[in-house]
Amino acid sequence: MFSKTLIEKLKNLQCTAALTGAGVSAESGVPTFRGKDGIWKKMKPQELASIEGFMKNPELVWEWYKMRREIISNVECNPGHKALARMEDFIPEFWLITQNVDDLHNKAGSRNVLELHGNILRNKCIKCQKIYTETDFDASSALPRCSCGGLLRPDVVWFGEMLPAEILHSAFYASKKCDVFLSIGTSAQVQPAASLPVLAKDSGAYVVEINKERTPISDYVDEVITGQSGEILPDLIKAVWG
Ligand code: BJW
Ligand code: ZN
Repeated sequence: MFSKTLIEKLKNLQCTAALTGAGVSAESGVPTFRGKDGIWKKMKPQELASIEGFMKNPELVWEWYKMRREIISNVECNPGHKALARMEDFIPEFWLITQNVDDLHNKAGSRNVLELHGNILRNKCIKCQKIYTETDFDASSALPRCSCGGLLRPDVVWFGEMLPAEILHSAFYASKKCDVFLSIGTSAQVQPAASLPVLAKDSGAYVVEINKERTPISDYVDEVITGQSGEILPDLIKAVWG
């Protein structure tokens, strides 16, 4: 299932970066965004995942995020998350870059996660930017507010918003530096995350895609492994480190 090149590179080289997307959490029961059962089949991204949508109908957006937090609080990380956490122990320099906001990489024990699109468990004030954790805000309110009076919103990155600058900077650094780049469970459609595997390839990395189906980057990468990340990643660990 894995090429000799991939096994040798992971075993012997210094730096690996992995970019994960919603597919990595799908086997835990967290819905993906695109595809036939994806969230965006039933919901409109511009209404739920943009500041314009939030300002128009904050109650609706909060209702949706509370529903998603409920799903996330009832799921467990899967063998794919756990395998990625173990890779950090085997590889001298391992960067885990995720588009996921569900906190499952942290739950699985990954220590150094670059959360490109924020974290659904945090909130921030739209007026003073103060950050609130999962528990230190009034979750019973339909429209939670900051002590300054500003509306709270989930601390995630919506369409049209900049990604957190330092985290994005680190993700670009890792993608340029790594010897192996793994793109896992992402449809590779949302920018700037989708440009990271391309940057890695252009900088000389061996780029591998792990996905249930082909994506816009499949023809560009060095190796495509088709299947479920929760099965493939533990098998990869076994194949490389026994
Ligand atoms: C499995 C599996 C299993 C299933 N095993 N695989 C350049 C060109 C065109 C547009 C733009 C551009 N630059 C910027 C844009 C605009 C926009 C964008 O990219 N639009 C495109 C969609 C057209 N980007 C932005 O607005 C970004 N901001 C930005 O660039 O700021 C600068 C700027 C501002 C203004 C103008 C221009 C520049 C911000 C993007 C924020 C994305 N936010 C979301 C919501 C986060 C909050 C939340 O969750 O509530 O992030 S949208 C959603 O998509 C979420 C995800 O992180 C993201 C990526 O999705 P992902 O992870 O790839 O999931 P899916 O569902 O798409 O795919 C799942 C995959 O898994 C599939 O391939 C399955 O096959 C696979 N799979 N089970 C393995 N078991
Ligand atoms: Zn405030």
